[in-house]
Amino acid sequence: MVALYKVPKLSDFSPQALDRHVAELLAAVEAEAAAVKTSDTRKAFRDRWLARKGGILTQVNEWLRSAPKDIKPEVGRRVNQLKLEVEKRVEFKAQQVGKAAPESSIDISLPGIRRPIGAEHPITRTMEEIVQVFARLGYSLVEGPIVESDYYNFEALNFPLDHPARDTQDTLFLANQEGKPARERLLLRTHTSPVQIRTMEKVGPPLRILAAGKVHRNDPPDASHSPMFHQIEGLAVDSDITFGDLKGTLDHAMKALFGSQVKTSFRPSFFPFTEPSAEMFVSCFICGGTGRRGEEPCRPCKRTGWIEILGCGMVDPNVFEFVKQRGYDPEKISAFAFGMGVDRIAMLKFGLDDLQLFFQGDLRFLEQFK
Ligand code: 2NM
Repeated sequence: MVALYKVPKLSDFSPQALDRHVAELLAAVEAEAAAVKTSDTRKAFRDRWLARKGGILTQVNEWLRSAPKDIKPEVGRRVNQLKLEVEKRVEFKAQQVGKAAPESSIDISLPGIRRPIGAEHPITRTMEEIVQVFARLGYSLVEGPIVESDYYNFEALNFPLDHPARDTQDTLFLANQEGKPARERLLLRTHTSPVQIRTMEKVGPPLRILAAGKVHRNDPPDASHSPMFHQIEGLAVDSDITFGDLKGTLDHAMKALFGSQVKTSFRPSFFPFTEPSAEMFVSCFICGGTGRRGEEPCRPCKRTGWIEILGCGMVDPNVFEFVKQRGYDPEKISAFAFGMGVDRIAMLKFGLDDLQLFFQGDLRFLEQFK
């Protein structure tokens, strides 16, 4: 039990006496603070020292009133200092004990907050792996906006105005743009090719670049479709790039990605921005190209022994017309380009049959990639 402090009446106002009274009062507030353990006693403690009516600090004003006139300033200075000190101690105690909620004080015996270690998403991992293969061949990674204009997404890539890809069936346009000219209308990019155009506007030939990132199409989600997916596109421009360069580059890249045993096969196709165009297949790295796994048919290649991986071709001279000012004269340079779906490649690499697993955020799935 702490002996309760009482404010003395002062008769001796010498500096020594004042020092002693101040020290006694501070010692008292310290001792009483140390005895406060609960929020109930904290309130009583606070009232005893700080209450306007009859609190100890209010009583200390009597020291000032009773002081001889010539030393009032000195006593006033000390009283003010003292008040600050006492308030500081009462406040500190209040925080320690916790004003309304005593449970907010820290219990160091409780277990800590667990911060689970994450894993790189399988799509990011696959994207990074593909980028690395081409980085070793001297390709630079470039980025661009996901909300694009019709001009960069279609017009500069030689898509005719009535091309079905420009239909809202396939492309997600931003709303309320009817007042704008067609080429200025904004949309979610449907491929990463606009990044290639934007880069050619900034950097002259020769060029070796990769554009990688999210793209959107108005496809309802199912096991093999998603309205958002990921693409990697490559572009190599120089004074005499040939289809042979395209085949050699992509054959090397597929061996680096899927193993040196895979073969590549190119079959004619069509894209608005390339001529000629091709689809590239790799021999099935699941069944080794046989189309069978023991007695069972091989599913990923649908028994064909080949898996379609990407589209490619020689960049159409019409595309270069849009960047001719920057030195891309189709009479002097040529280029190959290719584009692949990262999500589908990740599915093949990890042996998955449902694309939606990538986007559902289910920890039971994601934790397998740690
Ligand atoms: C593909 C297939 C073929 C392509 C073309 C261009 C550009 F900008 F140079 F014209 N970038 N990407 C391209 C060519 C993309 O994806 C299946």
